[in-house]
Amino acid sequence: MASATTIQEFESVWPRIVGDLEAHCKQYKLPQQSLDWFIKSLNYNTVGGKCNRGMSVVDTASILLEKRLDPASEEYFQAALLGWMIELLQAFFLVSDDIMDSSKTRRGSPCWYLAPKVGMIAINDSFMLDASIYVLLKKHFRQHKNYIDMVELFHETTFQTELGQCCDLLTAPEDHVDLNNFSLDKFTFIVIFKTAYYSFYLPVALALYYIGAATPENLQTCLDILIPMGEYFQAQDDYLDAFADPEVLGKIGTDIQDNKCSWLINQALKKVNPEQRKLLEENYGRKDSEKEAKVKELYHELKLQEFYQQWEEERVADLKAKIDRIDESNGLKKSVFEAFLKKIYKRSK
Ligand code: GPP
Ligand code: MG
Ligand code: MG
Ligand code: MG
Repeated sequence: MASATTIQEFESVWPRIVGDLEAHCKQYKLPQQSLDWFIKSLNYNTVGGKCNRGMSVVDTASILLEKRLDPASEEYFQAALLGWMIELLQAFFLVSDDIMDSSKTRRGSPCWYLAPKVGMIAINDSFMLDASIYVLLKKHFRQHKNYIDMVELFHETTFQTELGQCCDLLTAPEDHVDLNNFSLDKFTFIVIFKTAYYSFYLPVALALYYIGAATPENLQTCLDILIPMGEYFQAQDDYLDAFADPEVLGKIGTDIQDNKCSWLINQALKKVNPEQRKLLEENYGRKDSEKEAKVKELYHELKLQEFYQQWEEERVADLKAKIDRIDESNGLKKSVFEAFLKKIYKRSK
């Protein structure tokens, strides 16, 4: 199997992408102050993450083409560029999600809307990160035979993510805690839509379009495996929100105070006795760190950490069995999915 691309290789193409976007703005004679602002936002919000999603486009293309792509080649650049477009989409989501979730830090730094002089300008900055995707797609893939499929895939995936975010926010009203509103069914809808499509299906589907190997059948196989993988990933995100060290995670959890329909609260609700449920009713979803601490204490009492670890093993075994059943004659390879799973199994950030 071809070895995976590295973050250094992947990041080495980023300056060329910034250069393209800069040149695009210069043709409009964008005032220098605004150009500097846009470039600062691009760098602050797009670079510095793990880039699992973006690098998976390169890795998937490389596995399916059965060769390591030379980081200096145009072929590598194009695959990495598609990967960076997912990172731009992610940047758009994170900048706006952090405002909606009243988060404080991201990737170990203040959230963009909390950075000096930014504030609500961050809303427009998030739109520009999103719009940059289509500038780059047009510049580099206008002639590709699957150009319109790629454009439509980005549009559809964005809409799906926004639907998930809508459900996430409506299930978590700020001024009204009603634990009866939560359920594992709602959780499942939220995480598939707000996370799984863009984080898991999108990178592999894009790689298939890029190398010209996408068919309705193999795209369906991707959905069958990557959507459950994304569900597992967001359950991990919810678990880490309460249990990870914020220094390692790079962000401070907000789910308890934000009244979120998270994996942890749904599991807790299945385990509580009436007295413990009362504690949740009185302390969950309040903007109060003492109340938040009481909920976390109960999570410990309910041994949710151990329960999560067991649950993780089951989900991973299930995913591995699904991967094992893939029919490689339809243009896919098991190692595409194994590589993806390996990146997230037992992650701590
Ligand atoms: C993760 O939710 C989902 C997203 C970041 C998608 C947001 C979608 C938009 C349309 C804005 P999260 O709030 O649990 O993520 P995190 O824990 O990283 O804040
Ligand atoms: Mg958030
Ligand atoms: Mg959120
Ligand atoms: Mg989260």
